[in-house]
Amino acid sequence: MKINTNNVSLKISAGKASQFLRNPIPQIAFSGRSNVGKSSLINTLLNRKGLARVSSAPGKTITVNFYDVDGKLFLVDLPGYGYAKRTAQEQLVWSGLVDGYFTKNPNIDLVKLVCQLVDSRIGYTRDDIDMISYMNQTGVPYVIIATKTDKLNKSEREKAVKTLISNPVLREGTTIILFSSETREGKDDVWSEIMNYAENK
Ligand SMILES: Nc1nc2c(ncn2[C@@H]2O[C@H](COP(=O)(O)OP(=O)(O)O)[C@@H](O)[C@H]2O)c(=O)[nH]1
Ligand SMILES: [Mg+2]
Repeated sequence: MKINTNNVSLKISAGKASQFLRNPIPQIAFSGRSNVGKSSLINTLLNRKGLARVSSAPGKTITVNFYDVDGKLFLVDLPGYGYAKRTAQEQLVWSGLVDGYFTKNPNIDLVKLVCQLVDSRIGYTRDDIDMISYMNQTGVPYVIIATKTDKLNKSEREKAVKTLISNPVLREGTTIILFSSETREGKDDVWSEIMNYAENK
């Protein structure tokens, strides 16, 4: 598939499952805790500075954002979790939407891959483990993207990779990609995973 990654637009910020798009093109979803670097990753992948909002006050809006890439695939930004200031009501909205994405999505067969972001300096949080366990149950394919690697020195990098790869929650054979939106390390690797899965019928 030839794809123009500069031809992108935000199609919808869906606040409820009934708004999820039904176009018959592959969907690649992005999941992770608030502040892990999800918006920055999407901006880096799409060569944009401000397409996905990079926020210093994360977690405010609870929506599923569908970015159309060249009319050929959707990058789907799932709402972040672990945002401490959320009320119980907002937390319910969060779980309803994310669960809805996997269980009420009319195009679930087109969700080819979830990019699960984990902060390389922190490793898996309790919520990350819960999310990965949930994906194991749904059977959706996923890769782990370790973010903010520019903040690590060489020995910290090695340690981070070992910690991330050895956690028994991971489905066997799970790929881990080191990524930084500062240095763009890993950008090509993320794209090649996306295209591999997107083309997988
Ligand atoms: N050093 C560094 N900072 C990053 C990186 N990615 C994101 N950030 C910063 O982390 C914060 C949260 O990023 P954002 O993309 O909004 O995270 P989101 O809440 O997961 O969408 C912002 O201050 C970003 O500038 C990275 O690769 N390296
Ligand atoms: Mg964001």
